[in-house]
Amino acid sequence: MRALRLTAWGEPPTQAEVERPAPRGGEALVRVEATGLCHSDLHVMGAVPGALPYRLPFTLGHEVAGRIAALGPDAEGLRTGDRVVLYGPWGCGACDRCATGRDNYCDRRDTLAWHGVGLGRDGGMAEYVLVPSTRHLVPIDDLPADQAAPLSDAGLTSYHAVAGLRHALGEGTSAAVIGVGGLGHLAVQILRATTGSRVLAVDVREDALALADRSGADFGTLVRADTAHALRARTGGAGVDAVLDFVGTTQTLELAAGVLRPGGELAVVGSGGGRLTVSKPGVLPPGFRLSLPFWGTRPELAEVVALARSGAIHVETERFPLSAAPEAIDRLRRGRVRGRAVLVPD
Ligand code: FEH
Ligand code: ZN
Ligand code: ZN
Repeated sequence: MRALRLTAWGEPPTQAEVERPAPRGGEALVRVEATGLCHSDLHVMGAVPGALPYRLPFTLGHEVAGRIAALGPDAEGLRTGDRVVLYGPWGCGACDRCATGRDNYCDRRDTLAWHGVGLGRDGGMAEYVLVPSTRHLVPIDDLPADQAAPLSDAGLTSYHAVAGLRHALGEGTSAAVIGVGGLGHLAVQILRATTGSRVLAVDVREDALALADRSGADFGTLVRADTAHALRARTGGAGVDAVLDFVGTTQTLELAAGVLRPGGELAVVGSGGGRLTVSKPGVLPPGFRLSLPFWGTRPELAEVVALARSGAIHVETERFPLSAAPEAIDRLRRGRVRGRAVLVPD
């Protein structure tokens, strides 16, 4: 079968012919229908040797949807032919976090040579992907694959970040989303569908604000010198109850701190490498709470899938054949993908 393999750090991935795996024990073989391309894939490809614990080569792709093609003799719960989305963060499988579907916070994360499917383990940029256990599979029934695949990271990560703030987002509150790309446009929809908040969107690109608007944001603004003032004005001056920062640069972290009301919540999702100084007293609002959510849990993935099946969330996608992966990667690198790029085996 064909697969897009990372064979050397810092080099573009290569299209290779590899053997189609056969499932043993509790494993499942999934015929891939669609795989999302994530910014993290760019970070993985561009990593310097030693920066990540992964062993080369491996097949990329951690947002995967498809149909079960074969099951090992001990596989439980699902049947050949079932359509599924893969829960992507694969932990040790033995700690109590993994046992309760929270592989994203596996206690043994630092001892593993992978972070999940397509992240040190063979992933979904291929015709088939081998899954170690059916516990990593969530049924999608008839949800289109290009919708389902991005739910497993872009959707799940956004959902998990919103879930951590939900207690602060009742009726009459406001939430700001900084960065309206593959994750941010889903965060806007998830906030609208699952909280009482008004949603304020911030981006540096006009077309991202148009996407925020289509996603249901109540207000959108470009990043300018007076952005904090513009956001505060939308809350009657008090400040916003929560900020979801999908960028994570020093500029966006400072913007977030500058628009939060006392007791406000900041969830930093983007890995922009920015810094915010914590000091008391200092410039952060009193009662300020910070979280660094990472990916999401398996039960949350089932909830995101249910939301998408109900029509409450729609992923904006651009489809590329798997053979055109280099073009999709190039477009993503240049910030030229609208929503999520999705690769489809051709
Ligand atoms: C995966 C592995 C490491 C860093 C970031 C990611 C994300 O794409 C998951 O949200
Ligand atoms: Zn990702
Ligand atoms: Zn674990």
